Amino acid sequence: TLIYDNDLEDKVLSEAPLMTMTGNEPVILLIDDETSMLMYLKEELQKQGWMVNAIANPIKAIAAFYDIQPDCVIIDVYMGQKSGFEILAFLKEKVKQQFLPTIMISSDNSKSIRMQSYQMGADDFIAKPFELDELTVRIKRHIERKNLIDNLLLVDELTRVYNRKYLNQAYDQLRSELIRNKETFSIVMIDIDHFKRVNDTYGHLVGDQVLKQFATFLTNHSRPGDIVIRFGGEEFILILPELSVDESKKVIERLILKCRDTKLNTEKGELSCTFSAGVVEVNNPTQSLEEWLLLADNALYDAKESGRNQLKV
Ligand code: GH3
Ligand code: MG
Ligand code: MG
Ligand code: MG
Repeated sequence: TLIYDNDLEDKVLSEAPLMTMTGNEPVILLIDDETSMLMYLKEELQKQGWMVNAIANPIKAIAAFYDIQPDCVIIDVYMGQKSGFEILAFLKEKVKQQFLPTIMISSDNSKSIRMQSYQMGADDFIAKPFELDELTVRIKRHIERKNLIDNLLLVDELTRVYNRKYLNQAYDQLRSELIRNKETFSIVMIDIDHFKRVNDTYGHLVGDQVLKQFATFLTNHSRPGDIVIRFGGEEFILILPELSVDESKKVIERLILKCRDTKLNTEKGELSCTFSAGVVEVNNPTQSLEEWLLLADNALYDAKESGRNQLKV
């Protein structure tokens, strides 16, 4: 049955706020216009300890994709207004050099549908009705493979700056320095202001171009030894070795001014953006990275609340 029930779909969404990478649980994005199937699978897959974002509207699924950052995507083939293959094509284009397992699922188990799935780059095809335990073990294998591959990669594919994984490594290293030489350092959490507007006004492709150029801007304006990391989405982290919070403040305040005057080249012309930032000085090796990030994030939140385009400590 092809149902496209917006109320039900909104219910699914509102009952389940977007669940993103907070802990280490694998994140699954499940797209199926059949809401009974969606609810059933969501519940079953959650029993595996996975965070499941279940979305019935394929267009919303694409929009939410950036926020969800899934480890595995399961896509129904036949959906009301957008075919599962269109979603697959979008994902394949989006994560070209990144490994994101995609599983097509359909009650149409014809050879042509299976062929199209694999030819378009899907990693797996599962026919409905399926055996739940078989589906689960296949998803598990795909997630394991993704984790393996991700652990080999330290660079963010879109922006070419370091990725989140590198952050853990960098922290461990600087923490040793802190223990050995009492050398403190600063962590700056950066979030582009109103980035959603860029996407909404110019489209995701231009959004991507802005992200790339913004990463380049950060790299160009940092000292050798500073570390630029894409934390996720439009959030970046700067690690400033040897800098106290006051010194970092000066550096970032200069950066905020520079950013405002920096033209970012996109196919829709030159754009500019501002960003907000939160800073913490890491001066105690007994605190975990997560604790520092939380402090930086609180400061960032403060900067946003105070009107954006600024830095808070
Ligand atoms: P704020 O000033 O409060 O930070 O507003 P905002 O719009 O920047 O913040 P919000 O977190 O609401 O939106 C961030 C947007 O960034 C939403 C998401 O679609 C988009 N985004 C995340 N990752 C990517 C990406 O890789 N490419 C593109 N084009 N957009 C992305
Ligand atoms: Mg369907
Ligand atoms: Mg954000
Ligand atoms: Mg933002």
